[in-house]
Amino acid sequence: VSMEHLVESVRERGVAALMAEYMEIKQRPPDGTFTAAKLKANLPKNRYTDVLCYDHSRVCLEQLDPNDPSCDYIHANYVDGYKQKNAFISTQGPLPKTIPDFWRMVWEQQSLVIVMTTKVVERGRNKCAQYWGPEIGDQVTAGGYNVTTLEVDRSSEYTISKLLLTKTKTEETREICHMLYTGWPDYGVPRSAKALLQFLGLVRQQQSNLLDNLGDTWAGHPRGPPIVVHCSAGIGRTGTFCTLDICISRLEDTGSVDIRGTVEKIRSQRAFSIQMPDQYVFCHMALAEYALSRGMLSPQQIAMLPPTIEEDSD
Ligand code: PTR
Ligand code: PTR
Repeated sequence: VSMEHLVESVRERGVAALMAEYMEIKQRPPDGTFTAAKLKANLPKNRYTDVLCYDHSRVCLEQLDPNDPSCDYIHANYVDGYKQKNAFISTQGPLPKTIPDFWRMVWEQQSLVIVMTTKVVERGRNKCAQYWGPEIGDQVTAGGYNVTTLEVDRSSEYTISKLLLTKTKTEETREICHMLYTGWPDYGVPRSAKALLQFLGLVRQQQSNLLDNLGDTWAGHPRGPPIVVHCSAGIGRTGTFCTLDICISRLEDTGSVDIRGTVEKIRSQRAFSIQMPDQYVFCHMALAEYALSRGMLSPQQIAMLPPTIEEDSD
């Protein structure tokens, strides 16, 4: 899809069409099974009874007990990135009782970066367990893992922490970057597209810095292990984040945009991804803003943009 189409989409008439386009995508029934998610022993591991986890793309934990078919289950799916298989793991915000499973997944999948786009409590309700310590020196013990908070760096829209993840049994350690985006209400869109785009750039940078630390382990996998992305249900805000990351990579590579195709592909791996029409529209707005900031729009296209999309002032 051309830049022309993107600019058309973010105009008033276009936004109404986008909402309709999204509703059409959302109405399609899921295309896959949820057998593991529905196992009796696994039901308490799902945060929301109406948000299930596909079998075909789910992240399986190592089967520690051969007699227990439920021990490999976590509510998490692999999601491909732009020209990168399994670039992300999209998952729900851990529940108090799934914190050990969550850290085991991070360890087993060798993930280095965790992106969190919900707060622990929103509007008085628990959205995600406190699975890491918010202050420097805090420690969390979870199953066979220990998590120590080494650094915390807060800014208005996000908080970035450096965590040390230790596998207790072997005393192996890994540095994990925890990237919490605070400027994004549930069932909504971020307060600022610009801040989210900036955050997205930081996520990529952290991933690449940490990969460099690992030396040759990920040779041949230029972008490394999956980035773990979660919100509360792991579909609305998480899906929006992944859509933007994929679309920006495509835009940089080819100069073209395919938001609809990207959302359809993500939904085929992580059921129900992108929860609200507003989030679908937001993806278009944010991409237009990105294209504008990169000088990818012609003067005529810039003149057509709605006033909510502003040129970078800095
Ligand atoms: N279908 C929802 C459920 O029961 O899980 C209903 C719901 C509605 C849940 C709003 C949460 C909602 O938002 P909040 O947790 O922020 O009040
Ligand atoms: N039962 C919840 C509801 O529909 O309200 C499930 C749900 C909760 C769905 C949060 C999406 C949610 O948003 P996010 O995926 O961004 O945490």
